[in-house]
Amino acid sequence: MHSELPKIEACFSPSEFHQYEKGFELIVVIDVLRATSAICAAIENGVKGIIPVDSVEDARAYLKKGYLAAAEREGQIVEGFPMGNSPISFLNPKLQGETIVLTTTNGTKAIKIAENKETVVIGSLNNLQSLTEWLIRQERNTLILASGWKDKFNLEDTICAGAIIDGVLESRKFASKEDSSVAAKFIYRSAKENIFSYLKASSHRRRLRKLNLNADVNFCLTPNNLTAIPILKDGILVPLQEVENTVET
Ligand code: 3SL
Repeated sequence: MHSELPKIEACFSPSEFHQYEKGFELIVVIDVLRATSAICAAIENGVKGIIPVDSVEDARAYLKKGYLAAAEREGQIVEGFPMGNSPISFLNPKLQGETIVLTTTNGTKAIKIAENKETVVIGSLNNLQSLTEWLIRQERNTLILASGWKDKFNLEDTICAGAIIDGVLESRKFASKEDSSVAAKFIYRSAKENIFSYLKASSHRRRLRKLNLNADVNFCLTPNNLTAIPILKDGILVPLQEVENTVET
């Protein structure tokens, strides 16, 4: 009976995407620390759009053409760029109405891998509730793509994937069959009372702590402090309402 329900599954790394993607046209890309949290913050703040690009060279080319461009590698702002990947910096009111080009170590790479799918939306712990409610309404096969770290599994994206899966499955309108999804759900359940301390030992949190980015980490690990759902439209991440309003008219 479950086979008739739409599926919600987790893929732990961009390197495994090809093994999971068949049959999924709705992809949720997550990179909790920090790319997708930053993108959600930007769109909630009123940034007009984010153009994700793969390489620093591509971002630099946009910069030369006069675009506002942000670039992060190894957790740091790339030399020559005015911004990196800090979600707090994307909350600056001066960015409202701007279109920003963005490249990051893992997050934008994952978005680019998924970009040919029908629907690509951006998830984080920050927009967990609004995203989960929206996914339930779609009733479509949904694949959550974790950005991981350089193609490796990471804990924070897995917890977020598990939180989305747990919430969506509660609706009883979906089913999961992959072990990755079951593992994500159980890891989330064991972490949910204190995600912050659960992640204390995680590799990326250690990396960001060394860079003095604790305020960013606090922001990224706070569930439901945002409601925006960024969606990819013609290669640009825009607010979901922009696409839904176009469909309705
Ligand atoms: O990998 C990414 O896309 C980044 O979010 C990494 S960092 O948090 O800026 O270090």
